[in-house]
Amino acid sequence: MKNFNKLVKTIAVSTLGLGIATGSISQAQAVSLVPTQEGEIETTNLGCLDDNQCIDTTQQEFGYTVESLEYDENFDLSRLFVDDRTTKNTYGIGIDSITFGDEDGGTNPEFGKFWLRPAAFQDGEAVEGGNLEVGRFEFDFLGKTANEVRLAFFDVEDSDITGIIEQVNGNSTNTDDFLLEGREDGNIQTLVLKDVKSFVVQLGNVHSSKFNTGDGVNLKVSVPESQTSIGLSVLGVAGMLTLKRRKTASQKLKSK
Ligand SMILES: [Ca+2]
Ligand SMILES: [Ca+2]
Ligand SMILES: [Ca+2]
Ligand SMILES: [Ca+2]
Repeated sequence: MKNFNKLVKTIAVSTLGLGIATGSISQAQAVSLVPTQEGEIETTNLGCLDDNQCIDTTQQEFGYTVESLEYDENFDLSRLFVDDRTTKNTYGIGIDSITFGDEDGGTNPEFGKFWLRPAAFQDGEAVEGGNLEVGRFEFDFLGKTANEVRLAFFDVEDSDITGIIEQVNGNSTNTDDFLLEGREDGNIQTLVLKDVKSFVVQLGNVHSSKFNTGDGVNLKVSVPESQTSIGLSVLGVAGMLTLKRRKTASQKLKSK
């Protein structure tokens, strides 16, 4: 019993120090799965154009893999990048090389934000030098089930093409509802999936009726913080705080 009291004391002291930090973390609520570093996502089937700018997403706190899937028989598999428009980037050399400037022909997110940016390929060449943001990808959480996945889509201008094609273990209702409608330039739309192990997402459209270059779309993926180890440690601390409060309450009762 003595040891238990000592333990409670220690926990009480350590929670005091964490109080401020946990307050600010719980306000964040969602944790982005987009790496905060520019580079190419190392897809399971294409690897990277440049080994020095290659991001292994299985090493992230909430690890996952990405596979590039066919979306049109006349196009090759797309590559996927993490891009912040503030900086210019070049990936690879020769005909399949890619250059991202700070101003795209039509898909321009806010400066300083990281987005997943697909790049379409055709006949072995990057379409528009990598500036046609179209692709289909399967995200797999490596056996984990995310109780919620929040997807943000940037710049969907053609209707009923971009969205979720399929999901595994999902409890979300009718997937017909998971194709987005076309809206104004620069719009951001979100979809929420429940209890997901993996999902397939279509980004953009090569056969756009609005633009002869196609409709480019970027993506952000996030999960609730409770799904990550940061979130779990916050939950643990919250549990201890409750324990301490209960104890204090019962002590007060006794002294009356
Ligand atoms: Ca950039
Ligand atoms: Ca646009
Ligand atoms: Ca573009
Ligand atoms: Ca677009």
